[in-house]
Amino acid sequence: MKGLVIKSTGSWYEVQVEDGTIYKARLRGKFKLNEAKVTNPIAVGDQVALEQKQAGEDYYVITELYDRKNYVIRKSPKRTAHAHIIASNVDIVVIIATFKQPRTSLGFIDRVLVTAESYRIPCLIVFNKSDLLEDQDHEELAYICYDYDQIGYQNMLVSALEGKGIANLAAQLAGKVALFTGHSGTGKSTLINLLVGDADQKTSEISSFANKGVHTTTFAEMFPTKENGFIVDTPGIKELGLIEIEDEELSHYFPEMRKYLGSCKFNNCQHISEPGCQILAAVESGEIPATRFESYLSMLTNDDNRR
Ligand SMILES: Nc1nc2c(ncn2[C@@H]2O[C@H](COP(=O)(O)OP(=O)(O)O)[C@@H](O)[C@H]2O)c(=O)[nH]1
Ligand SMILES: [Mg+2]
Ligand SMILES: [Zn+2]
Repeated sequence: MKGLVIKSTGSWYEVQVEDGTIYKARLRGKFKLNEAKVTNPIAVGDQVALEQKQAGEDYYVITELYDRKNYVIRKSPKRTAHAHIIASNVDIVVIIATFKQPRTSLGFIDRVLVTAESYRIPCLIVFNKSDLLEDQDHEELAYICYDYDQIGYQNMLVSALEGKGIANLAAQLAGKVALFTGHSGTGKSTLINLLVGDADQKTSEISSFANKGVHTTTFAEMFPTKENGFIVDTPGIKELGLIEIEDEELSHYFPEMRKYLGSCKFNNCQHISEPGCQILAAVESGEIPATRFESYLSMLTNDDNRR
């Protein structure tokens, strides 16, 4: 049987097979790791092969991991050699941001955008809590959204509280595996509750083993949406891990900078303050948003943002 891993506690997995049934499963003892440098061999989003172990056993066995199209790791609090996979086979990264209560910094948004670029996964910026915005906030946010539009980053304004924009968001995520990320308090859980089909039904089936004293919060969970997609929530995960990017390469992950690359006076230009830098010229003329350039500089100089 082939199935999709929708939940993991580290030792137990929930696997949804094609007819929609969810089975609890474990790994075979001698399961071979594809990636030596990860702490968890199987993550939500993985496609796996299932085999019933023995008559009378109430769990199945994951015997094989199928090739991943991608996987997203968690930003490690320390420099560790081993990465933790949050989810695999992600179709879209969704940044849940807020203009107010709390204010999401553009620096944070841009770091997620660079991270998604490094994984080659499309990104959608969702500004939640539109109900809190006053006229002046709307004006200010419109400028921010205009810049992201120009670069080619999809963005939208919603209110989970008032249900505004939710149908549009649901349509954007139809049939996709969407990884939600954003600071605590921006409304991820509230939005997920609006978008998922029947969370209660899904969780009731597995309650018998979900509470066996394991810390499930560090593991992402996947929720089926009403539109045949899945949403991965990332509770307790502050930031996605960035694939190693050298300073010289960072500008490649800013799409609006790409067309200027190679045209600077010095071919080792890092676009900081060098004479004849075409990226600096584009920032001065307003073709590259100043805030994006600030994020670029901050990622260059703040090594901590790069892990
Ligand atoms: N005003 C307003 N509050 C919201 C909205 N969405 C969520 N909240 C509130 O924001 C708080 C944090 O929401 P939650 O979903 O727990 O955020 P999470 O930490 O990202 O999962 C809760 O008190 C929600 O009721 C919204 O659209 N407007
Ligand atoms: Mg939450
Ligand atoms: Zn330059």
